[in-house]
Amino acid sequence: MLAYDYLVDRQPTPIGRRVFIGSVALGVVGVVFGSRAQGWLERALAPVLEKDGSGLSGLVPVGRFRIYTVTDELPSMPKSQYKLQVAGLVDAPFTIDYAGLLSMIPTSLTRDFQCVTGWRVRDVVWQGIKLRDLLDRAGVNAEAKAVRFTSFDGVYTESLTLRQAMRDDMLVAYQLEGEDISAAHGGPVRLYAAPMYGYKSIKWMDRIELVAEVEPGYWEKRGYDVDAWVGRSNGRDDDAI
Ligand SMILES: Nc1nc2c(c(=O)[nH]1)N[C@H]1C(S)=C(S)[C@@H](COP(=O)(O)O)O[C@H]1N2
Ligand SMILES: [Mo]
Repeated sequence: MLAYDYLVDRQPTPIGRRVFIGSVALGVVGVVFGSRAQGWLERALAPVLEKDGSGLSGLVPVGRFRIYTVTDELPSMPKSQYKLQVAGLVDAPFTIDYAGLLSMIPTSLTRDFQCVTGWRVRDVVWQGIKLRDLLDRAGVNAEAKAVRFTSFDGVYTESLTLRQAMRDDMLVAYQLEGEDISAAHGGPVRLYAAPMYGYKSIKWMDRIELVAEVEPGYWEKRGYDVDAWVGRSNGRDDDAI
């Protein structure tokens, strides 16, 4: 059983040979030692990440996923320091910490996770709270028509229309496959936009801002669809495994 699907890789730009070899080497370690090697693998990631011409630097399989980051590093933040702001066109902006998120009513979703470049991870279990619950708590103003998300990586951004953001399958997620979301996967807290391609699911999320209109996110400014519905936008479902 090989959990890693190197062969279907379809990055927009060629992968550096060193990164590819590094990925295979890490993958072999993962296969040999199983999931207990995960922590070690993730700690070993940083030196393997290599920036390529497109600014897409991360391409390393961890478990069943590849790990992406558009910066030179995988940011990490202790849960004790984590804070999420909810602000913008709302009645009552607030900041919530990790414990505060955990005290809210949890939701679990099991869905395939699919990157627009063609890799897919089947039946991934996510847990978090509904994005809508945070928006309701802040009191969304009538002028607010969209939601903008930022990351503490300082670079990545995403947006949803307000209507999309209010769906039941938009999570502010803190668990992945039954464990706290690791730094590599965007922990302690990331967005999980279940019906959309992976690029919507911003990692290391630190701010949710209600705004008047959708602002295209990091990859959308570089050509991907703003509405990233799996199977209906510019993905490549047909030949994904
Ligand atoms: N901050 C941040 N969020 C991000 C990305 C990123 O590079 N930086 N990559 C996106 C893309 S293209 C995908 S497919 C998923 C990958 O999630 P993973 O790294 O946990 O596999 O994260 C999305 N969220
Ligand atoms: Mo992606």
